[in-house]
Amino acid sequence: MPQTDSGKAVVGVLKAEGITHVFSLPGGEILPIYDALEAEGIQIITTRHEQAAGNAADGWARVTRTPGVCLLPMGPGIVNAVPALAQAYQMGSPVVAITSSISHKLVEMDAFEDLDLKALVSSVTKWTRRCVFPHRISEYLQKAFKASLTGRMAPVLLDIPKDIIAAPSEEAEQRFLKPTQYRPMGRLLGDPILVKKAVILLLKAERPVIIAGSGVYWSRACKELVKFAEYLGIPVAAEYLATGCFPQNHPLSIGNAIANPFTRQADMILVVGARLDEFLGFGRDPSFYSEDTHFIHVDIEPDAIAKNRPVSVGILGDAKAVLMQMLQTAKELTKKRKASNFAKQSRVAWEQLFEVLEKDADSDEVPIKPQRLMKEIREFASSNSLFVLDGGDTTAWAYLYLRANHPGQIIGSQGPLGHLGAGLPISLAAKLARPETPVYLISGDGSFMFNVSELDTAVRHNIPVVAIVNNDCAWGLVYHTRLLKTRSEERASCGTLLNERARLDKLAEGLGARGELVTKPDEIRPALKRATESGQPYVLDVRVSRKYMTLLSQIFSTKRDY
Ligand SMILES: Cc1ncc(C[n+]2csc(CCOP(=O)(O)OP(=O)(O)O)c2C)c(N)n1
Ligand SMILES: [Mg+2]
Repeated sequence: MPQTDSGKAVVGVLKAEGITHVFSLPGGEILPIYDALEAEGIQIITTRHEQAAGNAADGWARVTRTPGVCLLPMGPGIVNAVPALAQAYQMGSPVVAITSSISHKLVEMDAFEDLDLKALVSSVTKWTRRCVFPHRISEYLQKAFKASLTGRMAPVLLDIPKDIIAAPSEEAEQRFLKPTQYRPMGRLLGDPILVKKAVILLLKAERPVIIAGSGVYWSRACKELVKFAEYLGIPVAAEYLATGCFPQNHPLSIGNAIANPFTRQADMILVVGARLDEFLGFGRDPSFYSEDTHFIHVDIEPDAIAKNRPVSVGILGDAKAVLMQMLQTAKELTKKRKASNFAKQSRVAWEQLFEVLEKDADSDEVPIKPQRLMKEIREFASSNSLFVLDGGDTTAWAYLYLRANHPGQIIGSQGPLGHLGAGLPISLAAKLARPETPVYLISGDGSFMFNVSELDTAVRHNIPVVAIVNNDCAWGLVYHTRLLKTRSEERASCGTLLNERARLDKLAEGLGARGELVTKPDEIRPALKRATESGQPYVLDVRVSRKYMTLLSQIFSTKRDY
């Protein structure tokens, strides 16, 4: 019988799943897999930290809406990747992590680099297994993909111990099935009776609003969302990855769902693919929802439905499938409706809000106003640009000033976990996935430094992302929140100010990338142009004022229990 090795078994499954890039950091035990990846033309992107490999796999998944794969070295390497798995877990991002722990015959003998892998990652993965038979590697990896992609998507981890990686197996025993042969492909439809009930409630409502969450993006339901909202003339607010699923220049768009001023007036809210989490005021913050507002909740995850707020109708199902059903039902029940006065008024109010913001950004102040920086970025960037956001205030400013008019145009790196530092690795993955698209990382200075060594990855693999650092030389959001609470500059500064002498442009140059220091507003545009046209990884260290606060600081400083 012809023999094969584990590397080929792994790569056979990756190829069948259409994987073209694997994010990794080497360890001797996984090198046989590297050989097979190379032989099959799958690109290995080696990062400088395993967390970054995990974040990049997550970034790949977020941008392509297909699984991102990371290959991690044993023990400490897996420990380093835990934050990335946690981030992906909260974001519902399909990351497939492959690891190789110590030979299983040495388990629990105090072997070097051994640890209880399952205990370590079980709360941040949906499925974690160890494959102990070489001939079952392909089967186990298929199980991993299946678990990651079925239902609410999530990271999974397959451990193939060192001795199993090293052992040959019989070629015929590795079965390289097509994904359609080992995992369900269809979409989960909603119960038609509940769908009809929901549509009738929406038709009866006077001021309905739709809140769209990341589930809409993941299930590729953006067109269906637009069609449904247009058919009934319902305004839409979006959050997280759904930003851009409903074009923000659409007359029915009422902007970001987080701290949205218009949901308070709604009498019926349809929540699709979103958790009513803290950022959505748990669905009960009186500043954003009236007590009389009714909710319809559609989600792929049973637990999310009606978790924090009772619902009139809860529909378990895939966002795209249910929105299609709802549109079909609406068409059966009524003619196309015009946008209500409420929808029009909300949009006008939103545009007025935007005008105020625009005026606020018209300033030649030095240090630069962050508002001005964000406005300059928006005006400079082409309409197909992709923005990855990282940071506290920085993320809040960017969401206020940027406009997303197509799905996936703005990728907030933190997600519901709020974990800072993933921005650079995610933007590298974004650029690899979309080489023709200009990719901008907009990051706080604090967040940027977490994974700054990945500039080296950008250089080695020639990934020309442009990193724009909104540099207030502080953990700005923490500083502002503290300032609002204590009203004391001295107390707010304690522990929150960062190194003003650190030159991020020079740091970039030191690693073989390019960089510029930007200190005046009129320098922003030419610097952006040079960075974009350079075709190289580029860091703009933009010095901004710490004076200005975002709404986020106010929310955090007045945070209360609901
Ligand atoms: C990994 C991690 N550590 C700490 C925090 C707490 N935290 C939230 S916002 C913030 C400040 C971020 O500073 P920066 O990246 O410079 O952005 P800025 O707020 O200044 O725009 C910190 C430390 C976090 N969310 N994640
Ligand atoms: Mg900062």
